[in-house]
Amino acid sequence: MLIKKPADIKSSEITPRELYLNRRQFMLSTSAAALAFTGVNFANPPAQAQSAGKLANVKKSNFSTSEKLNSLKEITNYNNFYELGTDKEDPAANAKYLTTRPWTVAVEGEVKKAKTYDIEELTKLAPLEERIYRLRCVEAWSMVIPWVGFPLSALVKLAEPTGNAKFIQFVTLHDPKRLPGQKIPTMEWPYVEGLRMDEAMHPLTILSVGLYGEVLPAQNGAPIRLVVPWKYGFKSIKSIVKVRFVDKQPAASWNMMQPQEYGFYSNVNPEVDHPRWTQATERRIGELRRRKTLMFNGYGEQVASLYSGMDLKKFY
Ligand SMILES: Nc1nc2c(c(=O)[nH]1)N[C@H]1C(S)=C(S)[C@@H](COP(=O)(O)O)O[C@H]1N2
Ligand SMILES: [Mo]
Repeated sequence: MLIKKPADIKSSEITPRELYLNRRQFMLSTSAAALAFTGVNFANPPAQAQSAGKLANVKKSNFSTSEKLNSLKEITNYNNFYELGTDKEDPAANAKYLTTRPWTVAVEGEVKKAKTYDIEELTKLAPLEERIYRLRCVEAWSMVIPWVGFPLSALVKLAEPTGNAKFIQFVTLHDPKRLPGQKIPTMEWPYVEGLRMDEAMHPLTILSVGLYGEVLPAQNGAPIRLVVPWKYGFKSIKSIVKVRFVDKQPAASWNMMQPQEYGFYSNVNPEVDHPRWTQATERRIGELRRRKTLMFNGYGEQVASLYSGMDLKKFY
């Protein structure tokens, strides 16, 4: 892991990860916890890595954008998945550790039909669709990705939420053997995220099990991850094992870690700059010239009404 001192880097190079790790490194270097950085064992991957496979009967969706797709190579080699390493190329290199069978997802909390689903059953819950969405990272880069998945609303309806269910919290697998980045305290594990119930029910919100017509690669959040296209990428939590219906706004990892920088809502908003960089523009991976960032990542027509009457500078 490359950790530069703040004095060595130009502000134009600063990413949230580097700044966070600098701070973290500073804190850890004076404590016994510094050992955690050297004690990490990324050796001995499981003998058989997950085999990819084509997904059958995938319908095209008219929610898709017609923009030029990023390549499979770009989508699977430039990732944020801190549980598999903090550099963009780490998740691809460490994907082999994340075996995804057997896998279950527990649906629990304020629901009438709590149930633990096997991943095979979950994948067949609703017809699979290809959804070509823009993903806009809070670090000001973006990609266009052909996800395969189904609306989260299909799972919510089966769970029959009670009247107390106002939010949903999602939880990533916590298993340092399969997610070796969890041996390092870069964040508090497991990674968690949350949505308000109406955001969860919105037809654009999907659970994704694949991309480019194939089973989801580990580095993209196999076997199942959330995709919320009008929010910054970090809301789209990977490798989910728990879907918990709750009555209060739940904890969300980035919001917990640095609440002044990452709000619970995290809607893509070119008018609300991150405290340390602009959100007005972005770099599409594979392009040189920066693009203007669009309100709600271009999905305003579909989702702006969810936030009518809310001050989006306050609820960022
Ligand atoms: N569990 C988990 N989910 C995660 C992350 C992570 O580090 N851990 N990173 C998030 C961030 S910051 C982004 S931008 C997207 C990236 O998704 P992709 O690698 O499939 O493009 O995943 C999100 N989901
Ligand atoms: Mo991100």
